Amino acid sequence: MDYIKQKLIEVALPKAEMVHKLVKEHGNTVLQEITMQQVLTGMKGIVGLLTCTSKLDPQEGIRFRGYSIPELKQKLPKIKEDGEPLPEGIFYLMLTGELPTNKDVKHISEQWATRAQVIPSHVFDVIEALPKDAHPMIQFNTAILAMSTESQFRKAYLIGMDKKDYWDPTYEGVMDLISRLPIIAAYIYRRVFHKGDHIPQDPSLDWAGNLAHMMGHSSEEVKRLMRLYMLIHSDHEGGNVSAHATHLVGSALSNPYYSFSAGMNGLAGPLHGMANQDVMHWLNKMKREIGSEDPTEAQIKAYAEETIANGRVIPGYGHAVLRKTDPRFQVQLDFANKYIPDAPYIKLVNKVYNVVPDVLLNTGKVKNPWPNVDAVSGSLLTSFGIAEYPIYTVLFGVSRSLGVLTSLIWDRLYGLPIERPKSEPLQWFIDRVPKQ
Ligand code: CMX
Repeated sequence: MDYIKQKLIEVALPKAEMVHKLVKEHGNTVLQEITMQQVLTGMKGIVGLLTCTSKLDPQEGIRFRGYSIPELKQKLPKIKEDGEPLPEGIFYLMLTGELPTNKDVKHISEQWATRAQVIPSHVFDVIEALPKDAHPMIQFNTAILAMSTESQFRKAYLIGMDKKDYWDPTYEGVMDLISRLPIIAAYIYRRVFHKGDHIPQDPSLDWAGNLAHMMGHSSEEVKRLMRLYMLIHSDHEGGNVSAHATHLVGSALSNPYYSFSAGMNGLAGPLHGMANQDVMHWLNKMKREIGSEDPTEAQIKAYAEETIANGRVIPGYGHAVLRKTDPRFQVQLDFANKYIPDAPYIKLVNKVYNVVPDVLLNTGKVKNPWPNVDAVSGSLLTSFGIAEYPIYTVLFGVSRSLGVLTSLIWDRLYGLPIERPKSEPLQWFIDRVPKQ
């Protein structure tokens, strides 16, 4: 058995026993009170999920297994000391709860490079059957579903297996799926934007470096950017739409492909992962309407106010949990300041940052007026030559696989059952209003 799997069993067994014990011996413990508002406005703040891979603090932002992004930039293995951490490392950390060694990261890189070589040809046939102008997320998700013919979980389930072993073929499916996503993403990118002129993977490269290479952007800076991008988008605890959808569908014992596909359908919504391309749409439309490549802050403020007045959202701003500037926004700005401080799009992002929070505060209803991860990611990619913004949510999805699929393995290690919250009709809520 692979040593990472062996390690996982050792780490997970006592935790699974603890979950079992908590349910059996403390099942009636009241955890929190829930208000009408929470239920009717998206269940915000209701603890309804067990997730170990990362935790989001409203003020501080995300921590992966206890480590903040600046700490991970120090502690995770890199190819070169002045470069960015390898996403293989955060996968190992989220999976096992321990910081990886260089050897662990190399082992995962090699595993993924080998597993990536066997994508069945029908997956590419299915992509080719779609019109070229079908949104890249449609193509991405269709390919993910087409790959489910390879599901090891489904095969093992049909043969018959003990519940406590569900995690094992899930792990195998997750490793296969993650390994193949960069090839799928790059294939779609080259198909849609580069006349189908595909670039084979280079098995000597790391997972994110390979993605940049196969997309045709193989400078060292873009490889570094891709490693950073894959690191910071990988997880955002369990309740966000892509994580929760993956978990929910997985709770029906759907295989990793079905489960991840559900998460990706959620990521494709404009209030979630599609916001990264909507930001570029918003910025470019603003420049066109103002008639300037370099609008003033006063012009940007007026445009933002018009967006609000028209009943639309300003993409890249606000968050359901965060109440401060997203550290994932800051770390991308730091990257831009290191490599491309004078890039016009980065200057524009900074100008927008100077005016939009006040515009949102003035609405009197936005709970978080600060930028989220999507406010800068597209401008950064564009500044490095990846300017075809419909691909951005696909890149987000490749990264998000690391967190949500690790959680799927843990769901099965913990032995979590099918998810089934209760729903009620409107009268039930009306009946609960205290009588005067
Ligand atoms: N622009 C305009 N209005 C906004 C806003 C924004 N950026 N953010 C919140 N609001 C509005 C909400 O639409 C809501 O309006 P109504 O009361 O009229 O319905 C009100 O402010 C209160 O919302 P909230 O409690 O502050 O925010 P929610 O938790 O409901 O929504 C989010 C969070 C992210 C969907 C929202 O801030 C938004 O739509 N942002 C723009 C889209 C975006 O950037 N999404 C990406 C988030 C990160 C990610 O998942 O990738």
